Amino acid sequence: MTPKAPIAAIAPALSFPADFVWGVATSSFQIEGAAALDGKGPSIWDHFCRVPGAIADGSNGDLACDHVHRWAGDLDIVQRLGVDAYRFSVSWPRVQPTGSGAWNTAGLDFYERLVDGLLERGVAPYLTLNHWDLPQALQDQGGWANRDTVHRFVDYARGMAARLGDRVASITTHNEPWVVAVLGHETGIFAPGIQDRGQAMQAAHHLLLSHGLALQALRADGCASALGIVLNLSPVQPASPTPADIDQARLEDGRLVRWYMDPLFHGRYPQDIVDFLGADAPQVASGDMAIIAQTMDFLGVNYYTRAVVSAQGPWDAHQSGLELTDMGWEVYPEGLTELLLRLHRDYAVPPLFVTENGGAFKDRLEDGRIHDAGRTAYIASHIAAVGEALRQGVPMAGYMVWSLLDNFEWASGYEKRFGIVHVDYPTQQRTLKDSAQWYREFLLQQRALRAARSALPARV
Ligand code: GCO
Repeated sequence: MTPKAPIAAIAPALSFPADFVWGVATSSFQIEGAAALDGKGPSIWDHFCRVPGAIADGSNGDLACDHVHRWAGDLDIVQRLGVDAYRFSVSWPRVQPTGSGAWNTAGLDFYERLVDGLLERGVAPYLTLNHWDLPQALQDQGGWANRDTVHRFVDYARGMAARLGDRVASITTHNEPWVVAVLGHETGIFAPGIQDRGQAMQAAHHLLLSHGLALQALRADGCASALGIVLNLSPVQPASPTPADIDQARLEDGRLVRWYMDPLFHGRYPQDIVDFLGADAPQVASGDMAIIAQTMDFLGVNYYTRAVVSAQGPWDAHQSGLELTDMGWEVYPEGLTELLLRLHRDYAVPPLFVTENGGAFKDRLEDGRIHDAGRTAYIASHIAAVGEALRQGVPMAGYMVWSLLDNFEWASGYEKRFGIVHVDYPTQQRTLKDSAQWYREFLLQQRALRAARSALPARV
């Protein structure tokens, strides 16, 4: 039996426009495997997984979901779900092993097959260029903290667009620059594992600069795909109404939201955060800010939960009494509506996509089924939250579930499962969870509504 989502959650979703894009998302390092096959070079994540203690279960991406060999079956599942779009990323070191110079034909051919396979199945390819797996050879020269990487990235972007730009609906430059900068270079819990705030902020600046330069270059090359970036954003709320907590929330909002949105849409960094960073503020060359603020065709937002901050130190999510996912994150769909309204209010945003949204839950395989009611409710309530933002005038263009498959959840290894499709790692067998069945039925319902609407005489 297919689980029923709460009616209240579905009802607002009925008003989604006919051209609204429904999708599922993955990323290269998390699913591909074939880490050293067919000429692929090592990425910073291949390297980081070898650091003792870096990954909770001591795992790596060598096999992951073995998607490089199982892509055709995986795309059949994507097609069966009935989505409009599939968001995936290209592994830079698979197509250009050292991040500059020679291209790897076998790697390029893999993505050619993937893109053509999607088109044959009637699914629009949404390509991301950087979902964190930077070639290790570039890291050895300083990685994102080195300004030269900006130019390597632009060359890579141009090479991929020349190869696939005629067939992919959209190209995202970077996925979540905050994560690369802060988790990768400040706290160091993600690759490349550096703990240096100055380098983190320099990396963030270079990511944004390379985004702007890549957009300029791709447009000059005549690339027809929609171009944009994907940010991880949350509403940041003070734990209490005390001035100290309110100040802390403003600071955190500055570092998470405004540090990226202000340069992209206003061409400047937020001055309060520049002041806060002091000597750790990035070196910015003249002309950089105008390059970063290129007009975008879309903005992708990855949303999982809100951020609650306290001047007293880390906030314990258990205090709120809200349901928590297996990541310990609060289930807070209202936060998505709040965030989307705020982006629309404070910035002249292009069409917005929720490019990732979903939850890790402890799944149990019972008689070949996974009754993941918690994940279904999570997805349904967040779709409703997007519907509410639309109703209030936010230019929402699409929604994508994270993730198609259970996969390598970075520093958590394989312990956390985000998929709507279960992966049994020893056998690599895929099983649609109840949430996938629910999403499929929901999309069928959406399609039926679209058809019914288009059959109605146009209102004048
Ligand atoms: C992210 C990443 C995903 C994660 C997901 C769950 O956007 O953080 O794109 O790769 O797996 O967010 O943590």
